[in-house]
Amino acid sequence: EVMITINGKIWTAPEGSTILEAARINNIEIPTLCFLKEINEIGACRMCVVEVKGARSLVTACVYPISEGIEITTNSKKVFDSRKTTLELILSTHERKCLSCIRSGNCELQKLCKEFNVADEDYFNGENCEYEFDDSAVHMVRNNNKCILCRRCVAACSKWQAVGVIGPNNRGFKTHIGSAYEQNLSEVPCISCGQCIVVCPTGAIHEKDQTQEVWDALEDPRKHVIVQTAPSIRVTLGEAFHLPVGTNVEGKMVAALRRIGFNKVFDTNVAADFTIMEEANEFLERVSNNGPFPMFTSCSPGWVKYCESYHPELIPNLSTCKSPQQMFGALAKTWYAEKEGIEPKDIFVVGIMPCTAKKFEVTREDEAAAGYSDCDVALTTRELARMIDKAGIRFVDLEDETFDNPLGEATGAGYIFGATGGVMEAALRTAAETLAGHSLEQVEFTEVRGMSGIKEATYEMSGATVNVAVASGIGNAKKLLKRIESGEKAYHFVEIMGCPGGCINGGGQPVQPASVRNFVDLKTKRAAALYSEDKDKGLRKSNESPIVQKIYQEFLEKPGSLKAHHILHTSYRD
Ligand code: HC1
Repeated sequence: EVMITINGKIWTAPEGSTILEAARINNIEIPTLCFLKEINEIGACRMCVVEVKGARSLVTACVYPISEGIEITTNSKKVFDSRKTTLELILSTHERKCLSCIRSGNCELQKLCKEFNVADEDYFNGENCEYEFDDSAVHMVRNNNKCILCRRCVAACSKWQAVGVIGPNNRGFKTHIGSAYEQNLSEVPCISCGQCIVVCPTGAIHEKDQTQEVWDALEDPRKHVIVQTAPSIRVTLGEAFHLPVGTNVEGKMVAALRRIGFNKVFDTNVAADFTIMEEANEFLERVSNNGPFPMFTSCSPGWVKYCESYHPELIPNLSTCKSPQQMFGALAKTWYAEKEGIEPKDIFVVGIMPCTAKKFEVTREDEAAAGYSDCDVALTTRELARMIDKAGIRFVDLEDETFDNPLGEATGAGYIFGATGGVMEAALRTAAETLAGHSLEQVEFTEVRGMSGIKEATYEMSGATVNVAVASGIGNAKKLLKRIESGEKAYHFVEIMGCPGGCINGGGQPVQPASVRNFVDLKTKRAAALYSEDKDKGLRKSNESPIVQKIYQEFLEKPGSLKAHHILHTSYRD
């Protein structure tokens, strides 16, 4: 710890901290725009300037280290004037259509302009670059007229995801973020993960809003509109309504969806249980047939797209299981349609997903078990929050309700899908029991839990040694693939999730400003809520689920049957 002075008061802070961190520890907020911990520590925007006694000019708090006896001023006129000028300069090239902006009320630039009394908008009008929207991709829109060139999206794409399909183009006044040679996003191998969106401070990039398609379906008397909710969104949706990070709002979420008017409110977690049945069976088949190993999970569409675009040689290793979202749609339009006597063409399936790549996933080929797309629309958590607001629902005051049946009751295994390592643990629970041929006490495989980017473990299962690995975030996946390709490591089963931390940190989740992101461990708090739900469940293995057993008995026959393959599995293209 070192002694420091901030605004005339003495504090202590850990050695090696930056001024920004030291101030925050002592409950002093310093505004930032470009700073994103670990991936964008570039000190470029100069919003975080502070005075340091003895320094010749203002310093940037996000990168300036503290030292014993340092005297810092964060709230002088000099500091305020500098920050205000920075904001004025940013606004001078910013498209100020704030009233209708998707980020209005949740825009980091807007918040700072309010705090620093940047009021006289007309004063800043001058020459400007006009950029066309890039709405070529199925999942997102880029509007560079609202971009403040903070480069947080570029850092997310290149550092977390190691995909690097965006960067600064041109120079000086004409600098703008885009892809090489000014290609549209649909022309480059973007994996649709949306990690760029959740770190954008303004409305420059956002998901493609598909809420109107859902409102239209709800209005259509011919449509039986079913909604299914991904494992992780129940522990993040509350953030859009200012509840603490990690609050489980499953009951309120179900109540809100019912009030919006869906005919049935079902749970993707039930389909996650089916994924485990099929994936565990596929894994055991590979054990009997000696491979190909490792088998990779296939539920994360960002990862699947990465594999197809960058590592087509690994396609034989990808599990052929559809994702739970798609398995759900497939079962809704086959088994459920038959049971309820509804034509598959009249069933409209909406997924509420923490993920922008799910919008891409619903458009994939070979995902139409009943002859129609398994799912019709995938909305992000953010789009659902907007629908709830538009419908005039006072979310926080809702009484809890429970999912509809028959596709509303999942095991704990389905819940943990939403966190990195969860799919692996869920699969191990069922695979171990299947290999043993009887019920096992062991339910928890804690070695694959937690937020490390790469995890590995070895398990002995009824005489078989099973080496597993888990990676989340494509940057980590890339490292793991290198180890596998070089022969340094040999695994039997590998879980890869496209986003760091898994779906709880997906690109469709509520946007938290950098002032929260940089200091709160969003991933761990959100994941903890899922593991706690799993712990409280009476049934924690997918193979124990009564609805799973019933649908296999009366419809799918058994895991891996021809019929199960037709309905629940898919193929890939390179
Ligand atoms: Fe996921 Fe999945 S866990 S991919 O992270 O396998 O999106 O939450 O819905 O499909 O179940 C996402 C989450 C989600 C699928 C499941």
